[in-house]
Amino acid sequence: MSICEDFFSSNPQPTNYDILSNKIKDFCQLHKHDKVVLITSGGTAVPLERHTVRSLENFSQGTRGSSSAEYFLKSGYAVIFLYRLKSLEPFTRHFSDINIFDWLVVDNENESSQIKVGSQYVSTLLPILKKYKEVMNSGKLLSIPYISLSDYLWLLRAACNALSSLNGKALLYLAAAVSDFYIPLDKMPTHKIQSDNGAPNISLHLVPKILEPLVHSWVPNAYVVSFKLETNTSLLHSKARRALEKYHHKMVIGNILQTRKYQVIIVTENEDYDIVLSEEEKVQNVEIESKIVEYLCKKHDLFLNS
Ligand code: PAZ
Repeated sequence: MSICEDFFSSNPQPTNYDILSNKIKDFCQLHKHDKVVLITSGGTAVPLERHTVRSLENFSQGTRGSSSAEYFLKSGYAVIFLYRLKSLEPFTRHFSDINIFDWLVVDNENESSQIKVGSQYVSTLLPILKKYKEVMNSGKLLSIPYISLSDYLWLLRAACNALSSLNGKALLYLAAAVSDFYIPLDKMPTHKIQSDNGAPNISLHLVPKILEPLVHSWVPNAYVVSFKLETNTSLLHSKARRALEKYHHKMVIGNILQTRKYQVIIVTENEDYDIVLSEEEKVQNVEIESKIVEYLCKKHDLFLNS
């Protein structure tokens, strides 16, 4: 059995796996004539105990994934958004730092009270609410939440299986921050780790490299784009290119934690391409994802027409 299969056989499916994987299958069936993108977003949690009190988190706010989802929808794609529960989501992300109660006013404090949005907030809320309603009515956005690394991998594989029926029209945009390390179930304590006996020795195991089966077996005809996050600038380019050479997918988008909102490098077989926001674009709040998605849509179209 491969290391990857071994991982699946020793880590149980998420509890709602059948419901979620059927939703993904139905969505792919409904959009079999559309271009469909699977976006992964947010960071995985690796539990340290079976009854989990503590876990190991990979950093990601979900900005990259959720804003990219909006730009893909704008470009006509149907979007499967596989995201870490409680990380940013398309459309609602614009209001993640407000307290909704501050925006609401009670009209007529009697039995037929109504709740309205304060007039000063309408111009901010309305355009985004309209876009959200339009997208939801069109049925072009399916959001699937995960929390743990294991749930993420199960659902990613289910999505790939469903996408493989789309005759190569699928795009995978793997922006989630996925742990490289985990504790196998049989090595994981059942109950909360106690401090009475001093600091625990926690031994982490390597997560199998799922890009290998994903690119070659799960969804071999798709356009696969992976992301690489580093904190040391001197490693970024070489690690991005090495990933591309190792897995033979279409593109690696590299970014540095501290500058990820303004700068990415795009590595493909034939070129390296930088996207950097100018000072003016930063002032105008241009989102780098608008440029990444524009570039990617062109590349995907070229691929589909080739
Ligand atoms: O979600 P976010 O906008 O805060 O961060 C995005 C990101 C840095 C997690 C993403 O661009 C990325 O690089 N994902 C891959 C991470 C990895 O190498 O595992």
